[in-house]
Amino acid sequence: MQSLPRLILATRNAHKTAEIRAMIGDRFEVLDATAFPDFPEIEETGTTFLENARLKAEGISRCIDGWVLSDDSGLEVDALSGAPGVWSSSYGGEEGNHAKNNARLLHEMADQQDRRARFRCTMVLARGGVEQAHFSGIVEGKLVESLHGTGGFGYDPLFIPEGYDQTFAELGDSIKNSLSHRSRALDQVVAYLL
Ligand code: ITT
Repeated sequence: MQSLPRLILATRNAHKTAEIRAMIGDRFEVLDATAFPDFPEIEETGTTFLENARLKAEGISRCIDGWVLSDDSGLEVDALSGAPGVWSSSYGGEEGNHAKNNARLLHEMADQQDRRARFRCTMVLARGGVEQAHFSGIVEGKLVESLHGTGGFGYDPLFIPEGYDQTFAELGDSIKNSLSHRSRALDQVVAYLL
């Protein structure tokens, strides 16, 4: 039997890896940075999703042969002029603390009538330290006023995608993965690679 082509994800976010793995199915063998303890920690010093995605994909692809894929993503809220945006993972003051991030978002949105928001995902494919292509996916939606649901991660309990009346955290993985920002970017990645 022929072995699957390998795709290395430039992430240590287990939720991203699980979603990407589920969406990719048996088309690629998907590994992430947690499988390679020697990979460096890449500092996200960019001010756009693309800059950060590029830093991650190019940085990790200098350490290993083959295709490396990064995902830089976040939530943009219209009433907050696009915040938390690129700083989504540390919005509550502590990197990767989803409870604090959600608490801050609820606080900032307390008196806001305009609840429109979107998730954005930018992915970069790199080899040998050089970007080969980048892709972007968006899902529009609105924010609710309290946490709903236990699925997904991050801001999922606060975000209702357009066309639905439940949050991503209530809708569950298969619906989220059929329409998320991440799935829309990943579809383009897969089309490019295949
Ligand atoms: P890596 O850099 O290692 O990939 P990270 O979690 O730091 O992992 P980002 O810098 O791209 O990744 O920040 C993404 C943040 O955006 C994440 O922590 C969540 O707060 C939010 N986010 C992104 N996609 C999301 C999703 O599908 N559902 C909920 N929140 C999401």
